Amino acid sequence: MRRTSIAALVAAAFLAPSLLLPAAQAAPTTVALGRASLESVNYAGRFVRHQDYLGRMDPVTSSSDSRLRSDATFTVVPGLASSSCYSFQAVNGMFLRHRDYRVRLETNDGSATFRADATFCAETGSVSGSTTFASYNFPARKLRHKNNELWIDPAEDTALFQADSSFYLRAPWVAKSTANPVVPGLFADPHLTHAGGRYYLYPTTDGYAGWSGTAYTAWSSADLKSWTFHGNILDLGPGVSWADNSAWAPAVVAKNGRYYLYFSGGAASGDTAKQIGVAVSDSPAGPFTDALGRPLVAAGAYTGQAIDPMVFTDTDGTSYLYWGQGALRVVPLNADMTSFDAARVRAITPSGYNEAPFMFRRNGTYYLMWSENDTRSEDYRVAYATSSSPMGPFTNRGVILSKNLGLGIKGPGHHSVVRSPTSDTWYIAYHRFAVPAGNGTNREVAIDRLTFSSDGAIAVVVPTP
Ligand code: FUB
Repeated sequence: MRRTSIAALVAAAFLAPSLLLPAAQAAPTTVALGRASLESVNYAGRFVRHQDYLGRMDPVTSSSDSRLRSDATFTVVPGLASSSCYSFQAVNGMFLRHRDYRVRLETNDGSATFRADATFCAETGSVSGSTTFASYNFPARKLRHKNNELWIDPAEDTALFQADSSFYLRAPWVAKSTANPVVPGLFADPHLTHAGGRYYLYPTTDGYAGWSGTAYTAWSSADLKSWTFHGNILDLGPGVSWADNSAWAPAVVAKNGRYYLYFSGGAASGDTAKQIGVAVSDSPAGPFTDALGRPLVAAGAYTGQAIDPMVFTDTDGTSYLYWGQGALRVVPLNADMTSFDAARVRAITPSGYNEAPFMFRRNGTYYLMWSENDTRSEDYRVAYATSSSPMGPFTNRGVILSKNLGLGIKGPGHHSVVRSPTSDTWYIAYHRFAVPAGNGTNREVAIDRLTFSSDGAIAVVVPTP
């Protein structure tokens, strides 16, 4: 057994005082999501910026050139590795991450390493109103500046270190100039609905290679512009015994005084075959609890992938479950919302259908909508059909939302539709490749008006940047 003498310990204490004086535990805190610029607390006027893809601190003023002001502007988004921490997305779409402890700007590759390296957890800073950011995967290291360079360094109980690692979140040097994305960060498959006087948005958490995320979040808004983040509402890993990956495309419906979250997840134990489940909550903001302890639609029970559930409740109170990739099925749900009669399942796959079914009713017409092509393709798009019944037969009506390269918009799809509770005003929520640097696994959520011609046809949506 190795023994350490008291003399050696005393010597070590002199050589490395931090061993005997552990860094004070800073209290976790929260910061506002959205655009911000980070100012040093001990070098007033110096801001975190990137230059040549490295993080550093430099003076920025309102007369600085537009490039510098842009380089010193970030969007604070829910952490790529944990929604209770934060990531910093530059205006060019890349993220601050550490590698070899140096903070730099890189494109999210969706790997667990990148997401952890790009996630920082907020703690109260050294000065009132300031914030310190601890590395998510090296929690004893904090984001700090040193010779104007940004690093994550081991925390020290020195006034200098605490000042070097504390920042004020200031108004951004470059304000957001577009209406979309409506929420900051990488999210997809938005299910937009209305409950209890507010709009609620339930997306897939994106930014994971192979869409392998496990957690669902909820957002709410009174006006579809200003959003409140409610954090995780269901995490498959701990929350669902039969699925622990691929938390895709949720849909939430109110019924029986409760809220039902339909979701898909990859079967547990490394099997990625998808199944559909249902979770329940007393609040639209969650948390949701698995209602069955088993899938509602098991992998392999029907042809096509068991993903992309959607529930529509008709005026007579009957709720219908739609689902599937490659093939579309519908079945009336039983009154408990957690079971159905398998004998009543009907295949209603329209021509052009790939996935992401959505149903709504307006003026007695049933609108069945879906996404065509692959979500990784810039040609991902939304089409629809109509019927006089929620189970068809349906008449195809064509594509109403597709890419607009002139606006830099690629792959718009996997949408949902909601009507204003007070008027015949309709909205469509959908995802697109994140602008400017996204792709089929780095997507963001947009909302636009959905309008109808006098004969009830849906007008083509011109996507708003
Ligand atoms: O987000 C994962 C999958 O991508 C969804 O389930 C599909 O609809 C597609 O958007």
